[in-house]
Amino acid sequence: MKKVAFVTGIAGQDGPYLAKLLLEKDYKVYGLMKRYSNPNLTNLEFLGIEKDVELITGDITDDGSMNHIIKNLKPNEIYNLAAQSFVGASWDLNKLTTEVNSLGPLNILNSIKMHSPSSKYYQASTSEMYGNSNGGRQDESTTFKPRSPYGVSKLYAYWMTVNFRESYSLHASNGILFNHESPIRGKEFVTRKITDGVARIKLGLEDKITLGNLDAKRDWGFAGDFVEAMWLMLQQEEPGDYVVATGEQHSIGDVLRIAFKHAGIENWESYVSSDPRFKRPAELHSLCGDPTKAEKILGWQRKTDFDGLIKLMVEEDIARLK
Ligand code: NAP
Ligand code: F7E
Repeated sequence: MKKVAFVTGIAGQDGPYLAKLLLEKDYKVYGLMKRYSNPNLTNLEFLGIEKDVELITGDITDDGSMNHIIKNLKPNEIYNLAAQSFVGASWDLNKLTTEVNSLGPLNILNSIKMHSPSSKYYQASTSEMYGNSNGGRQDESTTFKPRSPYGVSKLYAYWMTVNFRESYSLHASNGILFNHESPIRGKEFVTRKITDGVARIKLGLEDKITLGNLDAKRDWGFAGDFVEAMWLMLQQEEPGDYVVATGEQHSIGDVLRIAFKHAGIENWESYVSSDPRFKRPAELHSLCGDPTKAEKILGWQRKTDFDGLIKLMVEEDIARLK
């Protein structure tokens, strides 16, 4: 019999990549979508799987909705990817961010405990939980010190996942994922904002890109590689918490330089400006993950390097706009 997976956040960036991987492994995949008057399946369509995933309307902030779905499906694996995931919006939307990112996972964990305790659970945790707690590399033992309402909300869900594991022996794991991107990344995130902007400049549709803090440094990987680590966590005998990262750090200047290079445009500095509108009340200056545990225990390895990732995104944005 096919294994059953339930994926929340199915229409975001990671949901389609994970669903594609699960379908290739012959799972029956159910995906949760909020109710929309105009549902947008573009990201599922991009990967050609919109007809292969069974979509269920629901909301992780609605405990009745989660109870009903989990009680009926009793999935082998549950991946909670749904979130208000844009850090920049989390100051103005701090209550919504908390309801979705903290109470949403709590609803799912309570449903699993009550209705399907043998389901394995994946919680989408994040490097934002570290804040500026150390200036070097972050691993599973680095202190958490979040600096955004998003980071704070995700830290609650992280500890609840650990708590349900320890209190009720659930197979519940946290993936502490560092930034990961793709051609279906939301356009407000900095990498896609840059690759979309570069494509527009290349095609003569725009003449500049306006960003916020140009000094931030991040560890950027490819979403298609990172979803494999999610799946591997739920195949382990024992649940656990894992950093998933490339271990390589880059600046926003590096993203810009490589994106403009792949578009064949010289002197990138002349096309870029900074506007305080895009700056945040509190910033994370430098993140770089240490994925040693995931590499050793899960056998996970990223396949796509930074240059290849940015090239993929620029080429796709140019092709889309042509
Ligand atoms: P994403 O593109 O923003 O996708 C999240 C999805 O969740 C969206 O489709 C969103 O729908 C949906 N959603 C929001 N509120 C919901 C609710 N109340 N009930 C049901 N669905 C809801 O994020 P992503 O990049 O795929 O990331 C997946 C997960 O990993 C998120 O939890 C994110 O916080 C976490 N994470 C991401 C990264 C990264 O670099 N991408 C790194 C670490 C952790 P709408 O857009 O329509 O609201
Ligand atoms: O910002 C700076 C910005 O919004 C990266 C989410 O997936 O990864 C993501 O969060 C950096 C920040 O991603 C602009 O200030 C400069 O320092 O692309 P971002 P993020 O905040 O790191 C983590 C791991 C998650 O969990 C989140 O869900 O770039 N930056 N200028 C800018 N950022 C944006 N968005 N726009 C700018 O114009």
